Amino acid sequence: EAQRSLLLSSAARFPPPEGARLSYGTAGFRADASLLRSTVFRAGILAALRALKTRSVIGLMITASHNKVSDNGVKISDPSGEMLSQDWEPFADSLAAAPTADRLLEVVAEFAGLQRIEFDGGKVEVLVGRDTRPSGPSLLEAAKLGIGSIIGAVAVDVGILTTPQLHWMVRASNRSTQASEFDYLEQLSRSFRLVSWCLMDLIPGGSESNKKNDKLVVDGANGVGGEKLLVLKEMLNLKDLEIEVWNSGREGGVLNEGVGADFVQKEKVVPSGFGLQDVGIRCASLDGDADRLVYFTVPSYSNKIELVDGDKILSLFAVFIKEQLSILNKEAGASTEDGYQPRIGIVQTAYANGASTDYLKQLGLEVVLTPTGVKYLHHKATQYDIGIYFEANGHGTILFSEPFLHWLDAKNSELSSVAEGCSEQQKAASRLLAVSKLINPAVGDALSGMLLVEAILQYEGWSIHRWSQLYHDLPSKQLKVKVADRTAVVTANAETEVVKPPGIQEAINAETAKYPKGRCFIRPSGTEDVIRVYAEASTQDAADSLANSVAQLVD
Ligand code: NG1
Ligand code: ZN
Repeated sequence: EAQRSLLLSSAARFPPPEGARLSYGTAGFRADASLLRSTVFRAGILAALRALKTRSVIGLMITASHNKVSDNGVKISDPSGEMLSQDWEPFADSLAAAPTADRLLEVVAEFAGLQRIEFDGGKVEVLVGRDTRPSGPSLLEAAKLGIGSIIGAVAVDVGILTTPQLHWMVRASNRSTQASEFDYLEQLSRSFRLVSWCLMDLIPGGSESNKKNDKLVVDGANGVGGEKLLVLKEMLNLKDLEIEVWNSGREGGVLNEGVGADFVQKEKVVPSGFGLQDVGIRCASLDGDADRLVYFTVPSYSNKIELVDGDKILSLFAVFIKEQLSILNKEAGASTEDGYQPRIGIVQTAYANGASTDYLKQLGLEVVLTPTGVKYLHHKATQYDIGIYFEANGHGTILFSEPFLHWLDAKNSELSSVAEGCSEQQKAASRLLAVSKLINPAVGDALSGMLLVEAILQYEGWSIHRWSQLYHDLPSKQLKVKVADRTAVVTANAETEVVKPPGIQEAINAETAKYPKGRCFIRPSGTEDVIRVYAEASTQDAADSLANSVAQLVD
């Protein structure tokens, strides 16, 4: 009864916006910030119920990532740091859609009954983070009230964070007591030092010669990532690598405007603040909440960048891990009587450049496609001993299975006890263990991903150009088409085929067949009210033209 009246009275303060129907899409709820107070309040209720149900710490992140500064959004992190379990999404939608406080109460009561959620006064926590958007503080208040309207749930304001920081903190809170933002930064800098040590000092043939004064310039998208990187840089105190941060937000630029990983990857243009002074230097770009990372170089002759996207980061990681595993296996000889063969899985979406998929398959790796959305990629990657997933836009990470890590650990100690000095095999085991500590296991993380890229480039002795030449991207083009109802398009086979409306796929096939190396697909966006078109072909003109003609089919 106390629960009913508490919920009713707070819900009355957050009527849903008129005429807008929000749904929990690929990345939570997203909209113009002025429409979101009610939705974020309700997402607070959702997070609180999830915490009661799982009896664990849950996260709520207020961000609209790479979208414009006037937008905002909200997404929930599960106890493991993964995205909210998909079977709760329909509940999120009905909560957001409930037209009145009474109806909201009914939706909650019904769902709580179904899920056997007990309001027994046991205390659970929801960590609430936000990015640097000006609408953040007001939405934070809404979230806190939502969480507070469920008896037993407590909102903990963890301040301005990157999305991956919040996911990491949620995961860490449920596993240990060291779960603060400081612990995150400590873990990153400590494990980067470990990785550098393992990769440099344990380099094949071991030498100092790979160390040279090296520079990286980072575009912080005028968002939270740039600021956190500046803090991390202080903690890292690097000697062999100079990191410069532009667009950190401290200089007053607008979030994601002409800057950031999304802009750089989609427009392939030099971001604001970068120019001739950066020609030939390794550059990287984060998105507005720092869960995406791409690299690029600035050419001297035009404002079109040379892009090194998520597919190439994935390829770099894959090459490195495969190398280490083959060292482990080769040298193993008699000693792998345990016969354990770790399975590597590479997970991509249909947006992965076709050249990357070919390259990875040529390396003999198992490559699978999932629909767009981190939750699908992440889930697939958990099915391997080493699952490496990336979206072309730069969101991705590496997942190591618990059994594999145990095996590595055991291998490592076994080898150190038998070998005189340090064998190649043991070095490989140490390197992989170090990598597993650096990379964020919860979600794609631009900061930890960047440190790993830097360490591997040093280890391989590669410039960004050498890295970029692993394969050559096929020219591609992305378009979006505004439609009355994007849900009219239904796809199958990891979004590579349209099943509804009938006839469209045949028309796409007929267009695509006209272009050498042509590949094209359409899908409804999960975050915007549009149909996206992607086309690839052997020349840029051909890719553009294929995308345009297919866009006309959709219109
Ligand atoms: P949608 O709007 O569903 O295409 C976009 C990105 C996804 C993912 C989400 C979440 C593209 C083509 N799509 O999803 O990869 O990052 O946003 O941020 O980049
Ligand atoms: Zn993002």
